[in-house]
Amino acid sequence: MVNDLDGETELLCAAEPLARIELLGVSAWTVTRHAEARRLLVDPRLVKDLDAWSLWQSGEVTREWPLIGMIDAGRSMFTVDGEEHRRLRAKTSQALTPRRLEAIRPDIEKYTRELLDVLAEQGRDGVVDLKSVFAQPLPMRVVGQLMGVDEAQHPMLMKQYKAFFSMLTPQDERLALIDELDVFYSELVREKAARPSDDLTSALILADEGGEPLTEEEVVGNLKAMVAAGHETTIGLILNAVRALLAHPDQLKKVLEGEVSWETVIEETLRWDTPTTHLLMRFATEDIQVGEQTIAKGEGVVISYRVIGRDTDQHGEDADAFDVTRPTPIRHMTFGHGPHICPGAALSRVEAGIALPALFGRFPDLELAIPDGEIRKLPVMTQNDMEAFPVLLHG
Ligand code: STR
Repeated sequence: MVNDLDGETELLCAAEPLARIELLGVSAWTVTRHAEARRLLVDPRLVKDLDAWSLWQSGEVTREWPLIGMIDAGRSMFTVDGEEHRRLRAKTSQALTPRRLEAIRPDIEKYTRELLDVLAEQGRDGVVDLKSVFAQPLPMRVVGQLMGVDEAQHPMLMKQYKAFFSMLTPQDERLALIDELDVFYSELVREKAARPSDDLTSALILADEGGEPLTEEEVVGNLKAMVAAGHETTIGLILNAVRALLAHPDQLKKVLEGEVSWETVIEETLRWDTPTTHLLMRFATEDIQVGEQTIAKGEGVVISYRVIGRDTDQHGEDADAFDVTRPTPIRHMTFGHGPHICPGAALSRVEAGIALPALFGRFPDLELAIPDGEIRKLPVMTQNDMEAFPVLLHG
């Protein structure tokens, strides 16, 4: 699954609406169609609670499984459902509404300018890596500022997440780094509890009037979910958009001439080249009938967002093509649906909406320094991320 993303997407597209998949020796269902995913994502019989998984109950899946960190991530808004989920998520989603995000727009613009200066400097005499110099540090700074994570820690976090997601990391090392991150985040939460400041972590610690405050474990869980998600996925959004535009110069031209909006570029990128390939995992608390197929009680369900973005029923016969001029509105589901829909969706759109026009505004002749086919993907099963994105700026 790691090496041949297009082959995998094609195979899964053919099996519908559910496909049986093997995730490193562990069997699960995946949902490959937009309409069924939309239904299942609001079905209360599917839950995030790992204890509902029969393979976990029976001990067939343990902490030795390389993907366990994608599911067993501590108590947080990512792992809990129902009434408790609403309690865990409320403050985070309030902090990330489009209106509240207007307040941090100037900061994102400033980080973008600063990083473009670094890019110009490093790319003055030739090839520069757009990922490590721009697309990766920008989301890290934004989510770091939002959550109150000191800039000195950003390189450590980027290194740890790269190892966390990589399938080349031996499992004992991955478990050790998960523990290290837990210690780091717990210390951060204790510091914020002692000296609250103007960030979302501090806000998560404080009780609402009359409301139950989150426990330390819950604050830590939300904090790490925000940092992991805010950092990893937005890199993909920015780089995938740049890549798609450079591979389709006629479309880039329309965008630069103002005929097509950056918003359209962002939505088409989200549909066609999703930052998250597969989202792990939900578990059936009862048998669930889907068409002719049955998800048995206790089985695991993955949502394969990349495949869903290519669903021809939803997006038309040319769903496989990147096309910012497609006549139909782009109604993708890349941020999910239902109670767990991505709380950071608006933030990522603001980030990409600033980063992309600023990048192409400053370097309109930006060019990939290697053939597109030679871009190396990271050895990651669930995310769609590149090793590097070498460019020539010509600016
Ligand atoms: C990574 C490890 C961790 O400490 C906490 C989380 C919870 C949120 C997860 C994150 C994980 C992995 C990437 C996810 C993110 C939520 C959104 C993001 C799944 C497991 C996506 O890729 C959509």
